[in-house]
Amino acid sequence: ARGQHTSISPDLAVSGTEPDRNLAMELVRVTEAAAIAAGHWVGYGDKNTADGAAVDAMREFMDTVQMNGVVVIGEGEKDEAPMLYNGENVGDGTGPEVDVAVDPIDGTRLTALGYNNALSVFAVAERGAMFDPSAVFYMDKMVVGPEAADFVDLRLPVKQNIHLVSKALNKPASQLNVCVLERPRHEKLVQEIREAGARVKFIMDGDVAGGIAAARPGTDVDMLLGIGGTPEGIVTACAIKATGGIIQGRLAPVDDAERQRAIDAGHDLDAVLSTNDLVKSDNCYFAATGITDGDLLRGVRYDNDRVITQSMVMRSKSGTVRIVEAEHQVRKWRKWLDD
Ligand code: VTB
Ligand code: MG
Ligand code: MG
Repeated sequence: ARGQHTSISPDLAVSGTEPDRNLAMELVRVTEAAAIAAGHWVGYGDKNTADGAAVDAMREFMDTVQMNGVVVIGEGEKDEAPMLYNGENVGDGTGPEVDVAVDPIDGTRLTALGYNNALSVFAVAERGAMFDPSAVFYMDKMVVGPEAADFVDLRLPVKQNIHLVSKALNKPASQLNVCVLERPRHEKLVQEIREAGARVKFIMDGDVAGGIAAARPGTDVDMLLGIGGTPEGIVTACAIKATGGIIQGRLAPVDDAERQRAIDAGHDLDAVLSTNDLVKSDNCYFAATGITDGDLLRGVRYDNDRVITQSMVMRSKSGTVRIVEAEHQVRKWRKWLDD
């Protein structure tokens, strides 16, 4: 067992309140478990059962991680989906005090329907670092990679931001792919993107994967725009801390009641929230495992007696991004894979 005082090197001991570098590799076990559980339900048309399985697996594995975590981003309220509850204590209770953001499945519909880009994600940052998303379900978002990060501004017209990204990436607008959630609310946005000469790459769900793809090189997505879940915005920010790039967000209440609730909670609805506003800490950890195939990761695959997963793990402090391919023995996962 890896106890508090058993480490031979004091540097490696998990003590005090600083999340340790090893946490990153621990977290990937959690998203692997959730993805394997969710993977069992891919294509069966039942998103709540898939989500429930992923939540259960995540909860079980999370509690083996050496951390004293509180769920800040549980996700699921908006969709009345199975979820981890805000304020829920997670981890084994020892080790660093952290905020936890989870999305056992981002893209439950994608999972249920066998579409691309469903992910299981998990992020951790120092206690108190994460923005509280509970006042407003939706956020207007813009994500770009490191090259364009210093130029864009959510307050500018879409056309101008696209022009700025085009300049920063040194390619014509016609070579820019802008990822947008396919929703009626984005009709005008889509028109503006196309009028600026760029292309729209619609996603059905899963703007966490879309946002990370926009911030990562070599993905065919240059930018993400549009309104998606606020929790997903914070999860995306955790990933972006390590990949580089930026997210900018503005809370987007759907009606006057939500607007008032946000104002009462002390939010400035005109404020543009930066990556650092969404996650204050520079010591944050992010893990994601593919459920279905996607731009970032392969989905859960089966090969006789093995389940194969692909994940990404990152730590912002070092900026390391690791892609982890894992083979799991089906027999050890019976609980999640039977019936
Ligand atoms: C996005 C997407 C999610 O919610 O945040 C989206 O990433 C936004 O809300 O996968 P609507 O679906 O209501 O437009 C999800 O689709 C579901 O949480
Ligand atoms: Mg979800
Ligand atoms: Mg989600």
